Amino acid sequence: TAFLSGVHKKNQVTCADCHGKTLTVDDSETALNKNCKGCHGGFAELATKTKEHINPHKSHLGDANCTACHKGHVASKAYCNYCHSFAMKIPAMGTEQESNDKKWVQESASGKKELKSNRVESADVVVIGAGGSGYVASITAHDAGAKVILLEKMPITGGNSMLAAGGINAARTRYQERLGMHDDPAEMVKETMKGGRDKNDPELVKVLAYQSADAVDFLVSLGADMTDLVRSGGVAVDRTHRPVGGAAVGPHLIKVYRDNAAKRNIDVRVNSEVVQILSDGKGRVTGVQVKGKHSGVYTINAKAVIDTAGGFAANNELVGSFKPQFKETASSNQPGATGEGMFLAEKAGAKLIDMEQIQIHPTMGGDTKVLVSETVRGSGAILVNHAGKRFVNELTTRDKASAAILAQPEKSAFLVLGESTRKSNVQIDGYIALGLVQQADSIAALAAKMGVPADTLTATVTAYNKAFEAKKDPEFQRQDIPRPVDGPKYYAIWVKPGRHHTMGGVKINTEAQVIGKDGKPITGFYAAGEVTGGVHGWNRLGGNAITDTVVFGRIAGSNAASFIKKE
Ligand code: MEZ
Repeated sequence: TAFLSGVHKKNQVTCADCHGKTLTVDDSETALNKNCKGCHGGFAELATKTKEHINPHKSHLGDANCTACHKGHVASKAYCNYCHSFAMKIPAMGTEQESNDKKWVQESASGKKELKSNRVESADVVVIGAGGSGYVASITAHDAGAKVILLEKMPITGGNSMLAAGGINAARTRYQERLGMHDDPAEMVKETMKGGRDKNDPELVKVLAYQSADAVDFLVSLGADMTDLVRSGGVAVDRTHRPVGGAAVGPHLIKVYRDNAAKRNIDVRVNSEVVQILSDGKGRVTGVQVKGKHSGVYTINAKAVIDTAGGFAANNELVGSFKPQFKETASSNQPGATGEGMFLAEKAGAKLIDMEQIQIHPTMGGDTKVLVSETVRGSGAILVNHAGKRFVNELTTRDKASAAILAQPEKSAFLVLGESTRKSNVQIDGYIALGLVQQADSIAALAAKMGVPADTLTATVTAYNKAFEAKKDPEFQRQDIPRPVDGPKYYAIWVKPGRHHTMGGVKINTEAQVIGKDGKPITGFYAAGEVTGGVHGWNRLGGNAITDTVVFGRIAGSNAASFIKKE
């Protein structure tokens, strides 16, 4: 209680002030968080009180639980520091800056492993993992009449979707048509297959592409803004939809999902880790066992289970077991992306596929865990090596762009961009705020900051700007040059490839049913999003992950709800 008394003593805070009269705590710490906000103010109010330019109460994590960072009885710690290294000062902060993946996960779903209770609950549908697909599946199943419980092992909902910077790929949408652009889901199928080296399941890809425009309409119906368009690698049109001004898609969508789940009173529980998917021994799932941070292990009987627990690119050991060469590379993923959802499904009979297919994103910010979005290249940035030269088509697929960077002697490169590109993409201001960007008034001065030869960089930029004028890139055949590298200010970001997405996982069919080792669907068992394999083949296109979460999240939610009605 040392920290607690230190912080709350002078205001004579009592146990009941935080915990309520009954002194009970549910796994989501609902009353506790309500009481924190009651005394200290909500996130919006606290954000106005922050003087530092890094404002943790106004971040891409949105309006989360206070208890994700602030602890009452043990040392507090800043959740942000899993990825970021800025010196956060929070009350009663511990001395240790922890970035060990496992510690973050273990703490949230607690050490109450041994405590088993007789508690048994029931629901129509249990959804495992409150990232993008989990929310979409839950909202869809709820709207189709099902009683849903959505479980999240971490203290914060959002999963990797919360960190998604780019956008959602969709073909032939009203937003494309409004801008006079012609797109075709058949082209999306072709490019997704080509990007995935034709190792994708073509039936899943068809579903992805042909339902993508509906997915965007669904998001808009929930209140999302998907009006802005940008080009992603491996694609011949502007197909990536995102909020106006190029704002990051993930935080926006997760806010929309959280608000919609709250409006519907969907039962969302954080700090609640599924430890077993239950089955009747005759080929159908019957519920889950959950380990709650405070309640220990309990059972939820359910007529259907939807696994949306995400991938494993944050799990060093697991990544290393499939691809030893990637073990020590940085990961862009949230700390909970550790892959348990795949193995829980496997234990319940599911077939796992393509587990060794791990995507390396070309542009993580230098030595950080911050992803510099592909949309920065899509908006106009070029990739330059340490000799000051372009060396790859910036809009090629990620596998090729990453390989080209890793083939440089320094295994890193720079994004170089001008003022018009910065203005077109609000995320770049975020990278400036995080200290990732060098700025200068001339290309020669920028070159000096980057440590590259000024005359070479000047020649590179001049040649590229000529390509912009001519709308043709003879050197690297970049298919879209939306902006020149223009002044008055010029910018450079040092980048390195890092682990971003795991393409393998649970095998599903086009109905989002989980396929068993015998090749047949497992009754009552559905999955969607990064926990599944097959949609992206051996390389995912930028912008296709959000499409995957929405398209297959909707299918899983809708089919689970129809299934329980037939029961
Ligand atoms: O889909 C993605 O992973 C994506 C667009 C990421 C990014 O670079 O912004």
